[in-house]
Amino acid sequence: MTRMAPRQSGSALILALLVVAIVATLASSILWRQELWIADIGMQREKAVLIGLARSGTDWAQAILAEDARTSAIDHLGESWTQKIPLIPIDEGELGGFLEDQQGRWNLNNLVRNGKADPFQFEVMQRLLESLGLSVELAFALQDWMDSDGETSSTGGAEDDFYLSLRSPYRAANAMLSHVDELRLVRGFSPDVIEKLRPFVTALPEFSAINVNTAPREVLAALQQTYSDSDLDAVTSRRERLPFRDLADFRGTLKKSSFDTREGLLTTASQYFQANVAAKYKDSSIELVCMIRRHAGRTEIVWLRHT
Ligand SMILES: [Ca+2]
Ligand SMILES: [Ca+2]
Repeated sequence: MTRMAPRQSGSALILALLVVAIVATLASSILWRQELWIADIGMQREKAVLIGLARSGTDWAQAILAEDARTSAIDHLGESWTQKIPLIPIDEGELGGFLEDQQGRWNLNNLVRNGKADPFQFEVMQRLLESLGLSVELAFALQDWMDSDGETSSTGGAEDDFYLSLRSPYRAANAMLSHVDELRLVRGFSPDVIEKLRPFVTALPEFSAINVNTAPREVLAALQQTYSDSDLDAVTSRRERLPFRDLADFRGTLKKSSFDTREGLLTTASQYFQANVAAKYKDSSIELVCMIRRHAGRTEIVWLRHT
């Protein structure tokens, strides 16, 4: 008997988990459609079926992440959950999607802790902005948006007096971001700025560490002023060959005595993932975006949005 390569067996596993999610959906299909029908009286039946199909995609994503937690203690880019699933025919419709590790990204909500800017994370954000060719003043604007006081931190910052003077006035949130798209309310964060930042940032509901196995080079570079190009080359080439099993392994690869070891800055395992699900049914299509938290092998949906 020939053994399947890990990648092939990963694909087979993902498809098997899809079948489980879909069979569960089909088994309760009549009840499921009736419930949707009752729940969404004003919604067309086609739309309701479409949303149900997309929700089976988020069940599928949760099953993949639970299975991953059962079989590995770390998260890296060679794992099954990283595979993108193209649209495949399911129950008169089509379903596909992909998962993204949110801890490979810098968490915008790390900027402010207990109502005040975190000086270390503030520098991380400024380095990230600079490397992307964006103004470092944006960090002040975001700090003011999230910090608990009403004092403008710098000329690039903005509090209520700025936002209340706009044509359509509103107040600073003085609270963490609920979603990356909330940046559009913050001074200086134009659509172009947000799109440049988007691949590298997230907005999680708690302080989060960066996963050194999945973070793009831009994010790793922003973490420490002392990282050189050769340090980053060493990290990216090593993890492609062999993912870091823990932070001691990561530090050993960098060979840095000055390496910042503060608690909670880095990790090799992730808790937050975003599922991007696309579904089609008859003439309708939908994209669902879902933030999933995985903890102690269990998964829960933090939020769910659709377009
Ligand atoms: Ca894993
Ligand atoms: Ca503020």
